[in-house]
Amino acid sequence: MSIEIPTSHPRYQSLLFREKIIEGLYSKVVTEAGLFAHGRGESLDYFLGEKSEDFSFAAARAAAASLLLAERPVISVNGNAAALVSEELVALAQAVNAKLEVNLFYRAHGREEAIERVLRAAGALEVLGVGAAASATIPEIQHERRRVDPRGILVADVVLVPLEDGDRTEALVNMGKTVLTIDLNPLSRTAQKSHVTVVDNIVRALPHMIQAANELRNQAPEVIKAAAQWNNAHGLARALRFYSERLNFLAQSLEG
Ligand code: PTJ
Repeated sequence: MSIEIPTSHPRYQSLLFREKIIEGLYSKVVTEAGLFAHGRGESLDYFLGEKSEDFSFAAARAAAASLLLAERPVISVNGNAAALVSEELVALAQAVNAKLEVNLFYRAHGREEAIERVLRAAGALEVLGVGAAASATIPEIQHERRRVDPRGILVADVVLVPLEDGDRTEALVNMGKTVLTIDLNPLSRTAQKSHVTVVDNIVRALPHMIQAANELRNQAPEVIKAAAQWNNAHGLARALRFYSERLNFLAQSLEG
């Protein structure tokens, strides 16, 4: 850790995750642009109140149910996700029987391998998408995210793409896949194009998804199917309304 953060610091949790991102930068897990993405996430989480709301829990449950119903579910892992929640990504993959695939916007020498190491250290037995394994391409995308593993994202029916850029989300939707995401920004193209968007911080959303998956796993198929029903436009509208009402309330309380 670059600095020692006292546990009494009022922003201890937030600073701890910021440190994880910085450490990830030094170990090549996180790309430089990942620092900006994380900062955007930090500010949106601040506006949200840094806690999960009912719409986040409900979306996390719908996303977990969709993964459980999938025939070939895949969890796509980028640098920020690996730096923040590697253990939870592995636990979710185990809970829903999904494959983990490294998929990067900024594919640079050594990054995929660094992320693979982090996932394996967290307990992953198999990591797709590393090096020559990402030999297939998905249509419509020009950048490096188009490279996918023919055993993973290429043939997946349901893909979780947390902290994602919009291009690939659209391309995956156009390929007929069910796309799930976690994004604190309800206005991002990924949030808007996905079938289920969990508007929450990934550090809280993933534990909720794991819990929901463990609760639903042994339920009757019709219970899981009912849980997977989700109107994403309504979910995003609830999140946006929450942001706006919370900020309005805070403004009013300043005025007395
Ligand atoms: O590791 P790579 O090369 O694949 O690159 C990863 C980043 C994140 C840099 C890349 O995918 C990127 O540039 O993504 P964007 O377009 O910045 O989108 C990231 C989205 O995630 C934004 O809408 C952020 O607000 C959101 N976000 C950032 N941190 C969190 C978050 N959402 C939930 N939890 C977070 N902790």
